[in-house]
Amino acid sequence: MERTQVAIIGAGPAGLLLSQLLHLQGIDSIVLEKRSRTYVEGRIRAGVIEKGAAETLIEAGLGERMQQESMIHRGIELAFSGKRHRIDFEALTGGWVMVYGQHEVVIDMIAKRLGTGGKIVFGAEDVTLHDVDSGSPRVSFNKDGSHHEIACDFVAGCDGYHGVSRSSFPEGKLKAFERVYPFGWLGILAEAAPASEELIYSLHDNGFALFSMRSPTVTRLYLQCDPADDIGSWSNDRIWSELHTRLEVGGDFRINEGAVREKSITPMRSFVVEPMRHGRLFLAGDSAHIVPPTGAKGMNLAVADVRVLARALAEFFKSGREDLLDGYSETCLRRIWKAERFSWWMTSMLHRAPDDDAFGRRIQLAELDYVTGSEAASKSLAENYIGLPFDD
Ligand code: FAS
Ligand code: PHB
Repeated sequence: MERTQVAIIGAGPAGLLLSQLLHLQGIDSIVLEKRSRTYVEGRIRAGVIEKGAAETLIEAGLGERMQQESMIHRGIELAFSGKRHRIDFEALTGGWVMVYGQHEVVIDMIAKRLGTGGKIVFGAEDVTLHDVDSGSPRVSFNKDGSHHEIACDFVAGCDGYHGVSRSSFPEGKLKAFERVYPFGWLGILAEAAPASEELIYSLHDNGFALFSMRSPTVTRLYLQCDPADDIGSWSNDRIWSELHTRLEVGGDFRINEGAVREKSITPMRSFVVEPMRHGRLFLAGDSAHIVPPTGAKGMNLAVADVRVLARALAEFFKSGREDLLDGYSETCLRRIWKAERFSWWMTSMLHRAPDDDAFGRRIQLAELDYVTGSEAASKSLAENYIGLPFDD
C-alpha cells in the first residue's frame, strides 16, 4: 500500500493549490483526479481572480505566466435603464482584480506540480474514502483495471460539488443551506477582440447579460436564460442578437462578434454545508460551497479555504498543534457566508426573476441607482468584489 501525508481528491484549483502549498512546507501529498489531464486543462470556468487570491498564487510560485498574460482591471461597469455606470475599484479601495482564465491557472498549477516531483493520478476511478474518522484514513481507487490503496494522515476533499468527499460524511453530520435560482447562465467563448476594457454587468428588460474577456482576442459573454433551456435552441444568431440588445446600452458601444469556441448553460445556486470537517477529512472549495457566478467568487473562495487548510496542516505536522485544524471550518465559513451574501445580492440586483412584479422591478432599479450614486454603497460593492481581507 502506497503512503502519503495528505491524500487530495480532485485536481481543480483547490486540490492543486493545496498540493503546492503543502509541497512548499515539505509535506507530501498525492492528488487523485478522475478525469484526464486534457479534460481538466480544457474546462472553461472562472475568469476573475481577486487581488488576494492572485497574490497567493504568485507567492506560491504559480504566477509566472499569469503575471505576463493576465489583465489587471481597476473597475467594472453596471448597466441599467439605458446607461452604464463605472465602479472605480482603485479610487474606492486602491484595489484591482486580475482577469485570467481558470483553465490557464489549472494548466500552470499542473505544470508546476509535475515539474517539481508532484504526484497527480489522472483517470483515478471509483475513488473511495475509508476510516476518515480514525487516525489512519485510507483512500482506494481503480486505474487502468487495477485496484490501488493509499494510506495517509489526512484526506482533503477538493472534488467539487459532484465529488465523493462530501457524501463520505456520516448521515446527519452535515447541515446544508441552499438557494436555487429560477434562471441560468448561457456562456460563450468567442474569437473576438473585447470591445470594452472592463467587465459590464447589465440588467435589461430581457434579462441579465455579462461582458467579460479572456485575452485581447477572446471575449467571454453570458446571458440570463431558463436553466431548463436546451442549448440547441440557442443558435449563435439568437445569442448574438440578445447580447447586442442587452449589452449595447449608453452611447456608441458595440460588441464584436466572432467564431463561438464554446457555449454552455450553467444552472445557478447558492449552497453551503456545515461543518467542513469530519475526523481526518477536510472539505475545501466547491465540495463545501457553491456561489452563483455573478459575484465572481467561486474559485477565489477555493483559494481562501486552501490557504487556511495548508497552514493548519503545516502547523500539525510541524508541532502537533490541533487548534488550527479544529478551527478550520469556523474560520472558512466566516468568509464563505460573506461571499454567499455578496453573490446572492449581485444576483438578485442584476437578474429578472420570472415572478418579480412591478414593485420588485422598481426596487431593483432603485438599488442599482443607489449603488452607483452613493460612494459608501459603491465602495461596499468594490471591497467585496476585489476580495475581503483574509482572516487566516
Ligand atoms: P472544481 O470543480 O474546479 O475541481 C474539482 C475536481 O475534482 C474536478 O477536476 C473533478 O473532475 C474532480 N473530481 C470530482 N469528483 C471526483 C472523484 N469522485 N474522484 C476524483 N476526482 C473527482 N468562479 C470565480 O471565482 N469566478 C468566475 O468568474 C467564475 N465563473 C464560473 C463560470 C462557470 C460557468 C462555472 C461553472 C463556475 C464558475 N466559477 C467562477 C466557479 C468555479 O470557478 C469553481 O468555484 C471552481 O472551479 C472551484 O474549484 P474546486 O473547488 O477546485 O472544484
Ligand atoms: C468570467 O469571465 O467567466 C466571469 C467574470 C465575472 C463573473 C463571472 C464569470 O462574475
